[in-house]
Amino acid sequence: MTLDNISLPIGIPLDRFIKKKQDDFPYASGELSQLLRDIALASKIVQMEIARSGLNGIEGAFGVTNAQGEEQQKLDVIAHRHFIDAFTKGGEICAIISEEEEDIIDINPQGKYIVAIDPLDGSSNIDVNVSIGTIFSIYRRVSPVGETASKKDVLQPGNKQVAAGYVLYGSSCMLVYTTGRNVNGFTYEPVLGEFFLSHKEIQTPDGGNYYSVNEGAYRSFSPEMKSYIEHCKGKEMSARYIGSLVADFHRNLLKGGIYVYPDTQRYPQGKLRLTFECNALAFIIEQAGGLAFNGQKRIMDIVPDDFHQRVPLYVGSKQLVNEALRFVKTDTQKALN
Ligand code: P6P
Repeated sequence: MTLDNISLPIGIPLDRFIKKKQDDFPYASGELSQLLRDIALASKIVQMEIARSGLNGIEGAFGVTNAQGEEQQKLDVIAHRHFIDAFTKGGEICAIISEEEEDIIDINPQGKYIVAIDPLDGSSNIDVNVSIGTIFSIYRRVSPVGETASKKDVLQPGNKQVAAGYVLYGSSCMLVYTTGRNVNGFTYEPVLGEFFLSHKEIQTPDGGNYYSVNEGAYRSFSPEMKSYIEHCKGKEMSARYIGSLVADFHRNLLKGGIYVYPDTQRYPQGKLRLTFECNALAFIIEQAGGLAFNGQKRIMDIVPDDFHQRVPLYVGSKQLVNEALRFVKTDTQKALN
């Protein structure tokens, strides 16, 4: 029984877990710990809003399109505002970039951290009671404390993340995050209003039987991607695609599988956003022993040109991602690595 098992047992409240793990940080001034608590707080409020959305008239479209040109759902906007509010009150953050906002949201020039967030991913599923999620990445600012955040702060590659995670609003509400030392999952107990450690040091299986792709776009896939899909069918893998990235990712993380959103005619660069979705999941999957690529290179090595940029995503079990890359990687990239 390691010390961690003694001091960090299953069932420990999130707050106590954060405090005990704080000494993992050479910079442990407690600000990152407080930031994680802020995220947990906002997640509890968003979970409550989602649970009641069918009763309090906040389902449906908000009537505005976001920076992605997507029609915002009312809960998209509500979730966005709850996280911004929590970060503003917390004070640890210099600035935020959100999928729901075109520009950088300046919070506190004295803040040391930058947050990239997709406040509520899977919007198309909100009104039909299917799992949805929040995805976040935390970076240390690169500009001097005291100044307003710069583009440099928000265009960092994923390998500069100091923490990343997601909240899954599903049959139970879970917060799963990493600070670069393992991945841990916390289940929310709504009566007590607390997250408790339920999935300790998650490791994803090297292989698996699930593949998650929207095959409705099959005709617009590249020939290489079509060959890969035929390969999955030939192996009689199980197709599982919920249309909520966090839900598909979480199942594959625990059971083994691969999620792919490739370049298509509608999304020539892929649909998913590098800074708001892919980097956080890439950090988590690598900490859990898996891989995340854009089809050619490691997701976390991509330096963003624009914090709204989209990339193709191949993420999941190591053996499955490597197998997919053998189909879609160009000969040049194969020669490089
Ligand atoms: P499609 C939701 O909008 C999302 O960003 C992910 O959560 C999900 O996996 C994907 O897009 C679904 O996209 O084109 O298959 O409907």
